Amino acid sequence: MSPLNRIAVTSPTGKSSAWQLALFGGEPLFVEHFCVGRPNLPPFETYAKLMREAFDRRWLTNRGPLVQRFEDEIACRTDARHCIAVANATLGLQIAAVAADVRGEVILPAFTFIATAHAFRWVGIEPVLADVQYQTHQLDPASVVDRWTDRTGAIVGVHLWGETCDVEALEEIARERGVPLLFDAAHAFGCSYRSKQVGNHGLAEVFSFHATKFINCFEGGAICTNDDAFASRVRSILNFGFRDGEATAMVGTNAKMSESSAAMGLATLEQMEEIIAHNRKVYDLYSESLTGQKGVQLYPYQTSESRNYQYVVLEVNPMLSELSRDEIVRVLALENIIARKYFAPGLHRHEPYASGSTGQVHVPVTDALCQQVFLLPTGTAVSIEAAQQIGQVLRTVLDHAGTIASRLRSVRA
Ligand code: T4K
Repeated sequence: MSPLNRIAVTSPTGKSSAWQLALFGGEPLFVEHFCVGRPNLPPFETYAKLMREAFDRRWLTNRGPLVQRFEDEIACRTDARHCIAVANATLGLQIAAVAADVRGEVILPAFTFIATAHAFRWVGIEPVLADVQYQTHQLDPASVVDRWTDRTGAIVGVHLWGETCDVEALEEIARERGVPLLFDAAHAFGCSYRSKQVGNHGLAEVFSFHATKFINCFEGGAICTNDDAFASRVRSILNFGFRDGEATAMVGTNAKMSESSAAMGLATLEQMEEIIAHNRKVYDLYSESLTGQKGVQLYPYQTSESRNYQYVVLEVNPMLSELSRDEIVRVLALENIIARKYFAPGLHRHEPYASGSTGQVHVPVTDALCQQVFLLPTGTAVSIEAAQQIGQVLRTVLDHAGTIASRLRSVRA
């Protein structure tokens, strides 16, 4: 594993008293920003060695040996029959939609990253936004049924945070109505549903290997499927529509992964188990720091399934917490702990959806979660010591919520 970043800590023993907080004039806990999404970096030499091979071969893209090796690795780790590397997950979703010949509308959750909706809109398919379940944050099958029309051409489940959505219920709805089921599995590489790896459900599952994901290719993604004909269409579409030879069989695009991206992916994959173990340790430390706190809780992962723990998600219960989510995020930011309010606002509040009929949709759970959820930094850029310090600051903030709330509100007044 690459050396963890050493960030100078200005309060070496941490901050256990409210008066040490930057809000009350203390020095920020960290001298530089701790962000959500810092990449997990493999040793540079591992990446360089793979790139040396690419240089020696003078083979840089168009499904070169490194991309093939990367695809084999992903197929092996997921047990999927086909793994097709792509330039990023957004293009992967677009290609999956075209390869599945989806038309009309797709039903997908309002609580997800904007790319889930944009990918379909980009290829002329209208996203219809369904709500999610409060406990799980995942697409609510009842809301999917509620949104059904005769224009519905597919369902798109999202495995948000690397937890899995209700695959079985969505499969049943899709099967009964005869439409394809696709999964945005951008967060869920290395995760399982009922002991079967993500990559094997629905017609296809699309992973992201963006720099901010726990396995990264700088930019990258993969489409996994067990359907031979679909896989062959995907391979063709991502390469201008070429199929075995010089003539194209269909309209296509360019979504090929480069050898340099595959080298990064292969180098990071070598550390996959270590990264997950580190993420889990950081998650557990944050969890310990929240022991006994009623107003803020950690998003619970299903421990009986494999999970990658690449997101540390917290929920602020407005009925029980004296501080709002935004106030907590603000106090942490003063300590240079940059939490993220993913994925607020909900998709229905982003253009072009907000001003169209999609924006009129009633998704109360999404709206509530968008006010309550925030993410803390994790990954190998956050050392165990830093995670302990962040956890302690969070605990101090919550233990002194009343004092902090008064201070924030008096500053605002
Ligand atoms: N579906 C879902 C559910 C997704 O979450 C995503 C992507 C997709 C589909 C589409 O996958 P791709 O087409 O991207 O493969 C980031 C990522 O850009 C995006 O890939 C990701 N989800 C999303 C959750 O996060 P932003 O707008 O938050 O990125 P940004 O620039 O604010 O970066 C996040 C943090 O990471 C910053 O605090 C800084 C840090 N960072 C970022 C980069 C790129 C670094 O430290 N180093 C870096 O190189 O979207």
